[in-house]
Amino acid sequence: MTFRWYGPEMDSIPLRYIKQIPGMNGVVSSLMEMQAGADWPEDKIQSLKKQVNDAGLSLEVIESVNVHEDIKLGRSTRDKYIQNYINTIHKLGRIGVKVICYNFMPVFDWTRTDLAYCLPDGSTTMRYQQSVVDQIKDPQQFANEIQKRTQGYEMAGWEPERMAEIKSLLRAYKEVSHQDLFNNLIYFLKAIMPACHEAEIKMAIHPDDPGWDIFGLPRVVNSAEGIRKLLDTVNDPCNCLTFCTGSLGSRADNDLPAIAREFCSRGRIPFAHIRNLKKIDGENDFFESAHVSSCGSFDMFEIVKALYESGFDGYIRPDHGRMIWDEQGRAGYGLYDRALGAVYINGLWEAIEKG
Ligand code: DNO
Repeated sequence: MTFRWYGPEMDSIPLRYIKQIPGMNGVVSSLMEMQAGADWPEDKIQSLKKQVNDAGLSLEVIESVNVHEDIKLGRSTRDKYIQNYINTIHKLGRIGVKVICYNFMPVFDWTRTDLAYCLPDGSTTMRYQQSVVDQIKDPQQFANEIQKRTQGYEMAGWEPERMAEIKSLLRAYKEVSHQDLFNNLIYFLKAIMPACHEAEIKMAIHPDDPGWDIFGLPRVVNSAEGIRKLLDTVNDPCNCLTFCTGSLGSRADNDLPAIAREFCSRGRIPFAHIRNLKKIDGENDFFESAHVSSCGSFDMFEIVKALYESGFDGYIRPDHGRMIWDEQGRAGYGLYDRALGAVYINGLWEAIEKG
């Protein structure tokens, strides 16, 4: 069981608190200050590891090493950024990292239209409404608005330098089809697989969130079919999936336990993000509920059981939580509700194991 932690400067939660969550073994972290495409400095990696280990926690999953847009766009400059990525893989391997979680979503990583939607019990949570996105004429303005509502925290995957270029990136992606994006992903994976083997690192792609195209940008990792095509085209044990229930479950046609069973039994799920969503009005409007099955739309027992029965032996983390008990913090990444989520998932696991 792991917990996402944004590092000493970007996270207000002390590692000590994380260690105090029952059944917590490690953190999932990153060098947040690194721009996409950077070659990560060894001393910074080592200092992150030392801090985490000194707190009695492991650091075996990095989320994320972000992929430069030139790689996703298939620009001629991509090889330079791929080489930096390879260098970073080697350095992470040397400190014992086993999994890198990354995504291949053009421009926007995960997207929400409301970061503090009020629930009847007084807690707040994140919500996505397609009807709001459909009315947005200027994605740049939308990104600025969302960033104003983060209480000073940077949205994960919404790096300022990428956000500053939204307009020109949107223009560049007009030429990129779904198949082009897929081909660019394959080119990237084929180039980095040898380094992954040497470093003993699995690349676990994060599914698109939500699981469909937004702002006219292509997205290719959001269904069992898309994942199958990706894992088959580069049929390598280091080419893997982050099984994220919230992202995949945003689509009503995704059968979460079936996806877990298919790819976990093939040894291709080294990392799982477990959370629940509540669909509000059709499939394109949802909010992030508490993890417990009765609070949302997913059967969490069946999901965890599918992982257990397919031999899951990777890393798992509770995913976005609500803000409860008047906590202030990074949307989705407060302490309390995620801690409840971790204990709940461990409880499901124990009951399934002993049952
Ligand atoms: C959001 C996260 C994503 C994820 C990236 C992986 O909360 O799940 O930002 O870390 O897509 O690269």
